[in-house]
Amino acid sequence: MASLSSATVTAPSFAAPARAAGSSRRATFRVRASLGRAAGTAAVAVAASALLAGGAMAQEVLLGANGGVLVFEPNEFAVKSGETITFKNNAGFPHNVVFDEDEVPSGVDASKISQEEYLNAPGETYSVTLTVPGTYSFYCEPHQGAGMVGKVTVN
Ligand SMILES: [Cu+2]
Repeated sequence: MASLSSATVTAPSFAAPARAAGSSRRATFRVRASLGRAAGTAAVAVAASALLAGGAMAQEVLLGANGGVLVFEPNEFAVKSGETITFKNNAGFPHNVVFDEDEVPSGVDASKISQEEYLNAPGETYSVTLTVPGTYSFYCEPHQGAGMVGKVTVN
């Protein structure tokens, strides 16, 4: 029926693109290919910034992707013990960074490494240094339900 065309379904901004395209194999392939290129570009950018920083160890994590998707970027990464992790407000703020008390290595006080106060300003940062090896899960309180969750492994 022609009247159906006026019913517009707007995908929530936090929907994963690959899942949204899952109705067609061809569309899924295109999405994967473009994601692959984006990941390659990001890897090159990270390598370049590490060189510019003179080899200093640091991991930057964007709060909100450039397109406005409510995610940590990257949302899964590894650092060395003592390496600084800097979370930077990028899009869709306010955000915060809360480590899950049930998903940090034993002996680690999650409240001491969390930034529960909201980051409100563009470019505002929160830096933390983790020294106990293991896996840590964290999330953004306002956007946890939208999928703004992350995991860091400290080696
Ligand atoms: Cu958030």
